[in-house]
Amino acid sequence: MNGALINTRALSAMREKRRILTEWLCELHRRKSGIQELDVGGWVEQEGMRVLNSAVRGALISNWKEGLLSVIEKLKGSTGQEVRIVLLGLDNAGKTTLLKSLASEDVNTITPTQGFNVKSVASHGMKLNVWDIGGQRKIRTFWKKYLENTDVLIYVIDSADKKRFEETGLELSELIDEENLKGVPVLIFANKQDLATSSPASEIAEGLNLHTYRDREWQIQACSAVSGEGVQDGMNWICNNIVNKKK
Ligand SMILES: Nc1nc2c(ncn2[C@@H]2O[C@H](COP(=O)(O)OP(=O)(O)OP(=O)(O)O)[C@@H](O)[C@H]2O)c(=O)[nH]1
Ligand SMILES: [Mg+2]
Repeated sequence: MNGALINTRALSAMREKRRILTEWLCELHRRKSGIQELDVGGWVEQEGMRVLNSAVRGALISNWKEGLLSVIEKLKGSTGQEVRIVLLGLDNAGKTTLLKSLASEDVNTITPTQGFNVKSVASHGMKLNVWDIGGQRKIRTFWKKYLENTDVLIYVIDSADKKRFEETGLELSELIDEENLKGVPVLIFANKQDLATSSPASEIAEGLNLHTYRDREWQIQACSAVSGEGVQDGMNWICNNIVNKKK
């Protein structure tokens, strides 16, 4: 009799906690933001297990646990190879436009990034987790915090912003010297090629002294994040490079 009462109580506590947990998971889905999914995924796993351990008894645990784990696995996108890509460059270079273009989203309503954006893009059977960090001078001091475990650096340059070529070159060379980016392949997007005033990628490569980069793979790709031209070529280089590197 007592056993049945305890089981009923345990069951209703479990249902309530399951309802709350489901709401969290739905909220994560609703936001559809990579950072929420990636960062909060670990937290949900921990918190979910704590809830489960305290509320679920006996045979009930296996089904629920399996269900929860499969949702968590989906949230974390754990199938396929994951690649961490950091997208850097001066403010107004076109990083966020590029990120949105990669995710096939509207590129007409973009405002300067005050912090960062992150999106997961599927490509070549891999999951590319692309981190777009704001490029305004005051935000650049935080770039270093995002470099750990980076597989590829994408550096975006506004090819028409000649006045700031030197500044962008200095920022890039500082990044190249970063310990966390040692040997990390770099793709430079010479963006805004649709503008008549833009410099060709070859000229930018020369100005940046890319030929002196001997400790890593690098590539410069002319592109327009607005029209999408050249963007896929750059991503193909990344995917082929990563696949070759990790094989
Ligand atoms: N013509 C042209 N304009 C572009 C291109 N890419 C981006 N832009 C424009 O450049 C401006 C800045 O683009 P963003 O994507 O916000 O630049 P960002 O590098 O993310 O800038 P921050 O967030 O401040 O670091 C916007 O007005 C874009 O529409 C391009 O390929 N061609
Ligand atoms: Mg931005």
